[in-house]
Amino acid sequence: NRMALAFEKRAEMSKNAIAKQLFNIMAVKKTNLCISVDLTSSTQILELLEKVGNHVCLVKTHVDIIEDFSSDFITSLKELAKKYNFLILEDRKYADIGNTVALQYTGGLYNISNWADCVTCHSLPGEGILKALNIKSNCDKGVFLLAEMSCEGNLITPEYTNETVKMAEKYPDLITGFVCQHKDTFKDPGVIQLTPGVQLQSSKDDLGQVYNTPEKVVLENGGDVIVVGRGIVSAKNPESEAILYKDTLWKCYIKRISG
Ligand code: 5BU
Repeated sequence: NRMALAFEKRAEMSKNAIAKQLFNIMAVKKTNLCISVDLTSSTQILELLEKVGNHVCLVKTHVDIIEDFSSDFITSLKELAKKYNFLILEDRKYADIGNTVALQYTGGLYNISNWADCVTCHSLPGEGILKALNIKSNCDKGVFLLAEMSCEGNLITPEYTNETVKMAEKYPDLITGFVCQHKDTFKDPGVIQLTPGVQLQSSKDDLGQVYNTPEKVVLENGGDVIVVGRGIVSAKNPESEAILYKDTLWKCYIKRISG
């Protein structure tokens, strides 16, 4: 039962290199908080990460919303990742045929495979998408596969979720984890449950996002790494808010593994 196991134990069970690293970072820094830096200016992103970098295990980006993207931004982002010991997840949500995804992953303006430790990906197109990412990822990268979404009215069915998990089982070296909302979605303790849709202040936004509390996502729903965006990014004091989320989420995790 992965719910009761400590992250350092689960690191030993991971077949994917990034999952192993992420479990170990969480254990060392005592944080399972992932910040989603959904800001459109690279300066704003870097300033925010200077403040919250110490308190997170993972930084999630949407690189295609940045208005002044440059290779200097990536250099600075990588420096911060090293300085504060966090990993980088580009939330690209690939969803095309394998050949196109291979080009999107390794080419274009963003050259994501060059700097992101891991990426998100839909299972909708079938196995070819994982085949493509696997070929291009040289053993030291990872994929979070979308098995469920947080937003209301999404079209993912329980069958789709099950088939997604089955598909991932063929690529154990590649799969860092699943983006999902429920603890029964998968069993492998070496795999990470990434759960977005968490906020302390509100229960939804105006465009379909649904928020749960840290207690619910970690203790009931099995979230390992928890994604918080606007709850921190839009706060008056993002640093103190990040500490509040970190402490709350970590307490829930400790309670979970203490049975
Ligand atoms: P928020 O500000 O905490 O609502 O941001 C949540 C982030 O997580 C945002 O970047 C979304 O793109 C991302 N997300 C999500 O909210 N729900 C999902 O099911 C998936 C990703 Br997959």
